[in-house]
Parts: sequence; C-alpha cells; structure tokens
Amino acid sequence: MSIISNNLPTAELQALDAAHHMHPFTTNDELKERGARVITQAKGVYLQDSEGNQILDAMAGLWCVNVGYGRQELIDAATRQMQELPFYNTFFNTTHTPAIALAAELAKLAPEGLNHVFFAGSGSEANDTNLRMVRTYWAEKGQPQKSHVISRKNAYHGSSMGSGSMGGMSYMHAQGGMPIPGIHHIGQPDWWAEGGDHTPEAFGLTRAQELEAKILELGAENVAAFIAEPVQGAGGVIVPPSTYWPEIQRICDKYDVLIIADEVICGFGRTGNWFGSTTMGIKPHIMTIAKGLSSGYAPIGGSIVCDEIAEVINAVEFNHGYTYSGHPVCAAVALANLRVLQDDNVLDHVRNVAAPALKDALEKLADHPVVGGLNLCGMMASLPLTPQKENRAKFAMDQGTAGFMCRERCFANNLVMRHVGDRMIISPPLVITAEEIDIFHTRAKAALDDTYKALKEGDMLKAAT
Ligand code: PXG
Repeated sequence: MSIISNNLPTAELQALDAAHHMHPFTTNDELKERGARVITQAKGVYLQDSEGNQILDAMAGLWCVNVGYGRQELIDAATRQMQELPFYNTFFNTTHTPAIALAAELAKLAPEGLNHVFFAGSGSEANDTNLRMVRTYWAEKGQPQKSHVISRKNAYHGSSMGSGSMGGMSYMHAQGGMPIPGIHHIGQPDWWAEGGDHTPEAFGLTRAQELEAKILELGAENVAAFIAEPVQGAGGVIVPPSTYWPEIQRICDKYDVLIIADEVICGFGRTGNWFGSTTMGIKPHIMTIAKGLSSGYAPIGGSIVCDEIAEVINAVEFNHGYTYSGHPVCAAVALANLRVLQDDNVLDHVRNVAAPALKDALEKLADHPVVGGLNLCGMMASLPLTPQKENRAKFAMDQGTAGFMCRERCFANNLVMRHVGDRMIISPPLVITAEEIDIFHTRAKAALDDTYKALKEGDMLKAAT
C-alpha cells in the first residue's frame, strides 16, 4: 500500500483527492479545478494547511469544536477507551460504562424532566430517531394519525431522508425524493431578510402564528410535533425576535403538539447556556444533540427525551437503533469533553469574556459599509452583506456571489468564515480568548475591505429591485 501523508506536495494530495474523494455539498468537478484546501493539523483556535498557513477557525470546524483543537483530555479518553473496549453494541440486553455515564451526565445537564438518552452517530441520525419516536409515541397512545411534523423553511436538521425532509432547504428537497410525506414547512422568523417594514416583535408574532394556522389546517389531532433549532444555524444564524418562541410555546401547549428542539449547534454552550432552549425559554419534549457533545472529536449524537415520552417508548420494543448507538470510544470522548467544559468553566468564560468581546468586535464590523446588520446570540453570529446599508437591500446579482467573494478573501487573510448566501457566519471555538477575538476582528475587517473594494471595482454594488 502506498503511503499518503502530509509529506506529499499539496498538488499531489489535491489530485488524489479529486480522483477518489466525493465531497459533501460540493460540485466536485469545480473543486477539482480549484483544488481542495488540505488541512494538516490544528491547535487551539488555529488550523494549519499544507502550505503552512495558520488560519484562525471562526467556524469551530463545522460549528462543533467547542473546546478548541488539541485537548489532551479528549485524546487520552479515546486512547484509554480503545485499549479497554473499542466497541461493543448496546442492543440485545448489553451496555457499557461510557454509555451509562454519558447518559447519566446528559440527564444531569439537561433541563428538568429530560432524563433519557437515545444515542446516534450524528445529528441526522438523531433527528431520524426523533421522527420515528414521536410517531411511535402517539401511536402507542392510541392516536396513530397524530403523525404529521411541522418544521420551517430554511431549517437544517440533517441530510438523511427523514432529517433532510424535516429540514427546509429547497435545494436539498430538489434531489432524491424529499420531503417524505407528512412533513410541512412554515415560514422562518428571519426579520433581517423577510421582515420588511414590520418591527421585529410584530414579525416574530406573525411567523409564530403560521404554526397555529398550519396546525388548524392539518387538524391538531393529526400533528405530532414541531421541530426547530432554537437559533437557526446553517440557515444563516437567524436569531428569532423575542416574541417568537413564547408564542410557539403557547401554540404547542394549546394543541398538544410536541416540541423537538434541535440543539445540534445551539447545545453545549454555544448560546451562553448549556442549551439554546434555556436561552430562548423553550420547554422541549426532545432535544437533538451532536457536534458540541464531543466537540467534534468523535462522531456522536443523540436525543434527550422527556420522562413522559420515555415512559411510553420504554414500555414497547422500539424497533430502531444504530450499530454505533452509544459507541464506547465516542461516548468516552464526549464525557471527557463535558468534563473539560465544566472543569474549565467554559460557560462562564463565554458569558463573561468571549461573548462580550465577540459582540464588541462584531458591532464594529457591522459598521462596515458592506455589512447590513448583525445577527448574534452568544457565540454564534452572522453579518449579512448588502449593497445598500440603509434598507437591508439584497444584491442584484446572484445570491451568494458576494458571500463567496468574501469567504475567499477571508481565506486569503488566514481566517475561516463560512458564507450562507450573502451572510458571513461566525461560530468560533468557545474557548477563544479576547486577544484571539482581536485577531479575528483585524482579519475579518481586512477581508471585508478587500471584498468591498472588489465589489466596487466590479460595479457589483447594485441592489435588487
Ligand atoms: N441539526 C442541526 C441544527 C445541524 O446544524 C444537523 C442537525 C445534522 O447533523 P449531522 O451530524 O448529521 O451533520 C446539523 C448539522 C453548514 C453545515 O454548512 C451545518 C451542519 C452540517 C453540515 C454543514 O453550516 N449542521
């Protein structure tokens, strides 16, 4: 077998990558032309690529490396667990201590009444679990018709058939037969892009009331659950107006509709609390977790389930599960991650240091002529780009063109900011220091300046009419 390592020249690695590796959410033929960026190592909040660049990762990998890269505690936990018991399943009346300990710890950290954990390998898998679990719950309660699930346009809940159907990404639904039947999508509470002349508060109420209208249209007796991210992440960091979640809660309570809070991004400190549900004042029946659960060091997800649903599901054989449900190595890494978050008081650091410093930095960036506002909740944020700051105008050219240009200029300034359409996304490791946030600010400002200059020179600062 030939050895492919970081010692090979970048071009050779890129050629091999293009020949054999199909990337997710990518036009692979275009990537082949450009060549994938090869990441070779990482420490703290910095990535290193095969050309030796030190890149500040303001995306925490993919919204997940909450404790930063290179934490020895997580590495040791994986090593120890691999030596002791690298794999055993949790089917057929067996269990093991990593799964036991992680479930118990999650029950302790979760809001009151959420005391049961069903493990999965990812957020997508966990949301597929949730879909089957809520339908099974109502069926076992003698209401099999109460099976419809309401979600939102531009939500992201994963990429498998169930989770992708519950997600509201139209470009995903265009491929492969999604959404599956029984899933419905209402409008999102994106005041910045869709609020027009309404106040954010009025707009939040209007969008929440779409849920009531949809429940009445379907018949409350047919609606199993509403699923939503407390703060939408992949949709562009959409922080709902303050009126939104209280109204959603009122409606779900009134019509006996379960709430699935998808905490895959919001969970484990991202919004300044253990869970985004706490930040937003939501009382969920199920929370989806993944990503920050293990800080991305090992693939693990799950559903934290309330007593009421667990009582019904535990009384029957729930014919569902994954080979890697509660994988011992992943569970051990997740436990070590939760220990780091607690022992290092990472949530206090977020509340007292990182989130205030990030807010300061982003407010300065929001003054930039090409930035049209700021969406911010704790350590997740987006800066929407605009050709016309005064009225939150969209660009006349194809959506995402300016965002892509800015992302490329971020890379050129050794910074990772992802773009969603024309919004720049920020979701750094939670352990980022105030000094590192200063560096983030300097690089982001340079990238925005470069983008603005290029847009001006290309006569691309025209607003859509
Ligand atoms: N729910 C939410 C809220 C997510 O953000 C998932 C579920 C699915 O998790 P898995 O582990 O199956 O990927 C996610 C994942 C992006 C991006 O480009 C975001 C996600 C995944 C991939 C890309 O922002 N979020």
